[in-house]
Amino acid sequence: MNNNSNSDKAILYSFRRCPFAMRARAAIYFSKIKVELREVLLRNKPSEMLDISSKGTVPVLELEENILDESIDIMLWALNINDSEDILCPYREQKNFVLDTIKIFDLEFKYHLDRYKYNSRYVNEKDFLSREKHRNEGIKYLKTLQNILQKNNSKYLYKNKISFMDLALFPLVRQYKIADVYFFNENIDLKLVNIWLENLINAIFFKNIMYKYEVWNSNANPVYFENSL
Ligand SMILES: N[C@@H](CCC(=O)N[C@@H](CS)C(=O)NCC(=O)O)C(=O)O
Repeated sequence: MNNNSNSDKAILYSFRRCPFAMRARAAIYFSKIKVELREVLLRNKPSEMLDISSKGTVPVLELEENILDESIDIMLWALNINDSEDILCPYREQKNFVLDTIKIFDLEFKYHLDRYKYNSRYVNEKDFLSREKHRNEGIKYLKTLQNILQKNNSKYLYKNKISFMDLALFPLVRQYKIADVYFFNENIDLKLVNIWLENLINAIFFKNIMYKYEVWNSNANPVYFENSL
């Protein structure tokens, strides 16, 4: 099924484990749009991708007349074409809150997450802090999610169904959990966040967006990412 009414060309440059690419694929999954998927290696980005987006981050979506190289823009592109499950509900109803929350996670939480996961890479930074300090800084942001879940009294961050907020945020939280699963599981302040996360990563959409594609090269036949359900 291809509901891409703007153009037929839609090529997603993606990296399976990148949390930003994951959220883009999740939105495309729910939109049911068929896109060509080009799995890249971050250490060897294809020139075809760098030619259209010189900043060199994934995901990048190449359309007939436009290039989108921010994950949130790709999510919005997909869901604005087809949103039969009303994934955009919180974006429509509380746009500023939703975008501000995501921005805080993308900038501040991700800053601590990287230094928690790969602490030794940052030893030469002026304000270098230990792994534990960054881990504990990360918890402050996760507690805000815990509060949202508590107030919402649901398995999801907005109302009682999966939405834009869940899809945008869970890949970053997943990385935090993976950095020390025992710590995450044992932390009482993260209990609801843990249940929320597990519910999402056990859902069918997650298996679909985490399918392992061969790394793309320009001689390969195109492969497509689509929600076949
Ligand atoms: N603000 C960008 C961030 C994307 C991003 O930072 N992606 C990482 C991978 S998770 C990347 O491509 N980094 C470049 C590199 O590692 O060379 C977005 O939301 O799309």
